[in-house]
Amino acid sequence: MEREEESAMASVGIVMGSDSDLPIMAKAAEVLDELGISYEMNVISAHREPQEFFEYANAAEEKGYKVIIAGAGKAAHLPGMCAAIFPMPVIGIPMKTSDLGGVDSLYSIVQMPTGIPVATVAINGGANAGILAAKILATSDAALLERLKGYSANLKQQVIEKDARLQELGYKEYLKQQ
Ligand code: RP5
Repeated sequence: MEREEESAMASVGIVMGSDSDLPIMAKAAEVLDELGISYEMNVISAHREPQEFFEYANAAEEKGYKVIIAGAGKAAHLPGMCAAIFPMPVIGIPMKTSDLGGVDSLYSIVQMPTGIPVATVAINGGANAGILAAKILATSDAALLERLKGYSANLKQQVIEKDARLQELGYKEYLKQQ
């Protein structure tokens, strides 16, 4: 494969079982955008279109993905089935659901059999899935690692500023101004 072609490829596949998952999956995409990581985003249902799902999962390595972020809700088989086929890390995002609060999705995604892990983030944990994908890619990308360190330093700075504001205003005034 040509080097130029390789660099144009997306390193992360973001996939969700339904467009109803998109608001949460967008949080993963926002993190990848912020850190300058290329990705492709698809809606593919393992249950409603199994053939298309298998085509997606079988082609993922060849397309250049290094990580897949897969989100699903309820009987959430998409992340686990991605992990069954794709040989690199799969990060699962359990969707919050209306009937069972997302515990259904969480248990479906996290309870994988030995040998086929899915790195499962919190219910609706879209941003953390993006950060985790970035950290995986940063193990072999020094420039990305520096950007991630900057991201963490920014988080720390935000907490320092919030504490300074709390000391200055006191909690009652702080709450009023939130
Ligand atoms: C799952 O079923 C999807 O991931 C979604 O979270 C859930 C409900 O899908 P819709 O009925 O909203 O399309 O496959």
